[in-house]
Amino acid sequence: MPDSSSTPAVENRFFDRPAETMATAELRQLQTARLRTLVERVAHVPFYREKFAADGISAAMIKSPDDLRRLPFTTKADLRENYPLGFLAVSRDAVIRYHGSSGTTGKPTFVAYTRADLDMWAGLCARFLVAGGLRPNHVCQIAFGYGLFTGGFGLHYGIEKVGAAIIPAAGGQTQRQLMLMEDLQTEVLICTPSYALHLAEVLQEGGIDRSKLALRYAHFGGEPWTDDMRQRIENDLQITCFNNYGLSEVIGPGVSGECAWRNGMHIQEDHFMVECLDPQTLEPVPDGEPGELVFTALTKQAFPLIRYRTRDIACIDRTPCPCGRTTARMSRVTGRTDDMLIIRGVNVFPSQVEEALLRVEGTEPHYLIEIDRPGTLDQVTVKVEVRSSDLSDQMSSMQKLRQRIAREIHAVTGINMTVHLVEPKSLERFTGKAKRVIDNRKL
Ligand code: DLL
Repeated sequence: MPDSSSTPAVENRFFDRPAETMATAELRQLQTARLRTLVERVAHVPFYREKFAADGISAAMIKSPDDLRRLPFTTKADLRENYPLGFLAVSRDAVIRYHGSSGTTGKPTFVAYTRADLDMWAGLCARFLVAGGLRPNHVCQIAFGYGLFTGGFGLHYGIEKVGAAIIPAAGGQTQRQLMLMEDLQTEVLICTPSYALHLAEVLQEGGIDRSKLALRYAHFGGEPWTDDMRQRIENDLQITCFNNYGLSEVIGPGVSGECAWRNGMHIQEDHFMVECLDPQTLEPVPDGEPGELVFTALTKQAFPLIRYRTRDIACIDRTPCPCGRTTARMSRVTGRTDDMLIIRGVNVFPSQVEEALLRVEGTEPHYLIEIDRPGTLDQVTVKVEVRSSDLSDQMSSMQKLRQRIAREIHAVTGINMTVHLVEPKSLERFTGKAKRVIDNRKL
């Protein structure tokens, strides 16, 4: 069933009505001015300085938002090459927060925020939260990790901006989450959609009386999900769910989110310019057709990226929305152009598993990652070939090897994966691109 709704799920309200309903001409003018300043501001970041010099780019040549297309792209690989903070556009003294997300190596990609950045970020989260029913008298439970991941802190400060009450439960400890929900009468749940499914399952299994809970709304993000999943969670938990999207390199949550009509996520275009491009040709695709989303952070001070290639595939819709917001909307993310997996909300690259295996004597870098969602939580099994000389009949040494591999994988990815040791040369060999992942989840 498509994500579209002809009736509002909540009353239509705004956190920042002028910004959210700006006329297109005014928005374009604002974007032009902000883009020009951005080009000036990043001109001393070595990566952009060199690219601008090579392409003859100056702030003065930005005359309209369309001039964005003259600017260079930024990729995750560029961030890695300039690790850890090569893209910092302010002095380190001005930074008051760092976050990060996983990369293809064991090291995360860091991002940084000034005080003004954090204030702006909180305001952007407040926008989608209010659009999706959050009111100052609500009690919200955040079941996202608080840490380098942007989900916990991002939503936390957004809720504070709105003036609602926060239970910073953080991730995991499902029984405790349910206890908090019941005892503190949580009305709004904030987490990944897969964790909400798990909560619903534990709630049912534990025989907890739903009528003792005050839960009404939820804001989910951080990983892909479907409209079928929305319906299932809404039925199981008897709540109304909203989708929100973001990525740490651009800011974290707050890049876009659904309004009461839930017909796509409104992109906060006064702060982020969006392009939807064919990932091969890098030419724009027509509205309504899937392409790679590319964002430019217009107003961030500490870590503003130009034309950041997200690798996320989605469609853009610029048709008017009944809510009155004038911004473009993005569809759900339907895929990625790279091999990044999101497992229980954590970004994982197959190459990270490979890196972990290479650290363990006695294994071959021939492996297969299988992901399932038997109930509501993702489960990952890694099949690993053992080196023939290390094949041991002794159960105990095989057991030790398995544990060692699992520990290394956990150290690199932060995820517990089940390890199965398999005979040498038993996994399929590939002449072309190796297929290292079988994802059986029906997302
Ligand atoms: O996941 C930021 C976030 C936290 C957004 C909480 C919303 C709520 P990263 O860890 O950098 O940041 O991962 C970013 O997650 O490129 C998408 O592939 C995926 N993603 C995030 N939100 C959604 C969503 C945060 N609503 C990556 N639907 C992005 C589908 C999503 N995918």
